[in-house]
Amino acid sequence: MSQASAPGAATARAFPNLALVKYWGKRDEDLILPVAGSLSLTLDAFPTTTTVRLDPGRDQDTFELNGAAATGTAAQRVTAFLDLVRERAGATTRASVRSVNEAPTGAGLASSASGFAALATAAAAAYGLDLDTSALSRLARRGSGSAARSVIGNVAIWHAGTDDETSFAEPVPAPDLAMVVATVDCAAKAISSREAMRRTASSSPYFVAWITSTETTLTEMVAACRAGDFTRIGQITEAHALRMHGLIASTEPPIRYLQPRSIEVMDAVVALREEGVEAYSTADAGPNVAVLVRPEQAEAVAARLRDVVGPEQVRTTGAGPGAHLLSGTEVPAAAEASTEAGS
Ligand code: 2P0
Repeated sequence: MSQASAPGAATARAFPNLALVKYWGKRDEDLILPVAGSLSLTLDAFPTTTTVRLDPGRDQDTFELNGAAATGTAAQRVTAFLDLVRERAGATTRASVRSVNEAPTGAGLASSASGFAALATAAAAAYGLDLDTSALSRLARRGSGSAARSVIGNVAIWHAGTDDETSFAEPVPAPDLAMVVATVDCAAKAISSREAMRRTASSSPYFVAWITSTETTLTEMVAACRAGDFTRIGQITEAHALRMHGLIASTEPPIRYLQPRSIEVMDAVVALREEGVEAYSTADAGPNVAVLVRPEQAEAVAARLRDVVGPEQVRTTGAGPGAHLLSGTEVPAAAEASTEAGS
């Protein structure tokens, strides 16, 4: 579709996802092709809402995040992403991008997933690209790997694929799932997951075993999801998360994302299971712990975790929708945006 038919502005919303089978490592840095497939639950909390508006009067893109002009790497990644969209649309017009992200950034809650899923959806619409869900997932992947999964609602598998065409996410049938997120530390992590993945690939003696075992784990997880086997889904989730953190700890120099309080939360989850409450922990590239539960048990688990990390630090979330356009809505300009971001 040509730029002539582009609407010129669009707003989209996307939610973060938490991986139950983790993505860790790339086989192609430029195309963001992963070494293995992964599987995640898209949440219904902490969304990113993004407006892309074509701006013919400018000679460069502008990017405002939570009411403040973004510069440096964040702005460069947005422009590099818009360049991909412009190339496909045959367009050269620059854009203004305004984004409100309601997640605590940089603490392992994958704000880049909701961020690039929302940006891909809004930018494709603003530049007039007519993409189906798989194509949108492939596009979002180019911004951040995990964003490929946030294009899809509920449970999504991201196929590793072998090239740009074959590496995308799609839905997997699954039982009702919920997550209880215990925030241990909101500070930005010291080492980005992108950098930590590189270090893992170049220095961990376990990396090849990680790749082969993750493919096996993924097959088993898809079967458990299709069978509606919550117990097996939970067991695989917890084991695979600890395996990833073990892998990350095996790098040189070593990297450790979990903190003592993270382990306390994980121990509380084991104690809950011993009492007959089925809950399973996972953690991404940060110290926060997410606990997979049946939706009807989310509140009971949240109550227990509040005793560990504090009443304000626990949030229950359910399964959320895939990235979608919002009609007639626009991310407010700076002044109001900062208020909304804090709500
Ligand atoms: C995941 N993580 O599967 C894993 C588990 C973090 C730990 O996807 O370099 O921000 O932009 O493709 O997507 C974080 O990686 O990395 C991530 P890039 P991304 O959710």
